[in-house]
Amino acid sequence: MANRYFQPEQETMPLEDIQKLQSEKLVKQVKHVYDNVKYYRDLMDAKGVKPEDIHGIEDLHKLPFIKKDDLREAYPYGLLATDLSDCVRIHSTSGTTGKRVVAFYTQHDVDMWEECCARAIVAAGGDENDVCQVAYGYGLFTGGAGLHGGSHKVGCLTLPMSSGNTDRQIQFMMDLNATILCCTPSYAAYIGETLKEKGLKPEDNKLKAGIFGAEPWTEEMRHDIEKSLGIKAYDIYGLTELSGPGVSFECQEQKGMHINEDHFIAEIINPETGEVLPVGEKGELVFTSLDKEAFPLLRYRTRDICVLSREKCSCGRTFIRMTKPLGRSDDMMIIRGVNVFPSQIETVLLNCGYTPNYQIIVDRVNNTDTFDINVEMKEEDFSDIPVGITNREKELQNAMKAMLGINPKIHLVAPKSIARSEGKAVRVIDKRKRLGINV
Ligand code: DLL
Repeated sequence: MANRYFQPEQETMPLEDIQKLQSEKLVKQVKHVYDNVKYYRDLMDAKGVKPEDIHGIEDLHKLPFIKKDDLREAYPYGLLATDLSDCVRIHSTSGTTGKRVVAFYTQHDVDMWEECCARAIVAAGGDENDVCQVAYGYGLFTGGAGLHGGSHKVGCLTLPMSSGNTDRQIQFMMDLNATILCCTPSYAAYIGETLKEKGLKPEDNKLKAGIFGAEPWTEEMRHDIEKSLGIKAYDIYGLTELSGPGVSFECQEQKGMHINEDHFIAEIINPETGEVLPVGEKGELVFTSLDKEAFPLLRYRTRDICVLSREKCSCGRTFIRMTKPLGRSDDMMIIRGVNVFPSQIETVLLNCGYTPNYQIIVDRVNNTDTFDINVEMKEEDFSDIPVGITNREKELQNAMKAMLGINPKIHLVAPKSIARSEGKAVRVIDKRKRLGINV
């Protein structure tokens, strides 16, 4: 495949030019943030740093970090850097206490984000002749909207399917000759399996590429998906706080994801000490957004652990590459593409009158995540009348669904039946690790 780029000038810019551009944008962005966001002004004042102290990327380390907790504390408008009337969109991610992180976008922010996604689609071989089936969820989640916008920018015929309804998904894929599939890797694997069950072979569909992300997946999974769908499978990374998918994306080399460095500065830090680590070392990924108007973030700690590489890439892109996330430095789990924190589960249990004695068991069966929660009943509530228990399980399941956005299977168990630990309680048993998934 010939090397093609959506924005060649930016994507193949020499390193010195990227760094010069980043420095210029950083100076402006810090001033924008300091002048317009009291929360940042307070953080910077507390650290004794003023916009005049930032002359370029060499001064980045002087700025304070910002964390998910800050975003929750500032909910909903505390980090907004423009007038609300300048914003055209919000997206949101789940939060630990029911407070979600809400990210705002101006039209300029939406355009920049969609261009990042368009770069990913072109890197996967997409152009205006393609039919791009977007099977990420649409709504508050950024997956659907991001790839949808990117697909429009490339000029593909866009199939806005959203996730689920696999039979319809397959019917449109076959009838409308979809050539690019965008969804979570686990959903792609499930679609592959369903095709097989229907007696359809990989060569029966017109797909050539898939753009899969939003959750950890392995090289083995990539091979399986490529085989079952007859495609090349590309990874894409991003997070709501920074716009959504497209912060980084894979090229034909499929060896790490190029970070859109004209819009984001990436750093790797030691998650314990905050010390900045040299390129090539493993640590927590920290991003500074250089162009976002409404919801700019300086030195945002993603909690994703990975390694960066400046090694030259045969695709011609000069942007630094990141490995797949190799784990997290917090306790967030990604289950069926949804971010789940154990503390959310604990909040629901306490609100519903249960004790916080519970265990979360996550696994992946037939390419779909399973999600079970064992919850101890209180002595006074315990009975062995199955009907009563089933009703209470359903009630709790509904409360969990309202908090998390996905349905766990609840199992009420006898008091004191969950093993007590002498040290840190083992709340989560993630069996997906046996599949080599970096949870
Ligand atoms: O997952 C945005 C996205 C949508 C990315 C579609 C790619 C495709 P959040 O829901 O805010 O945003 O979750 C962000 O998901 O910090 C990572 O831990 C994880 N994540 C995202 N992409 C990948 C990936 C979207 N390719 C969190 N591999 C991030 C592994 C990923 N983990």
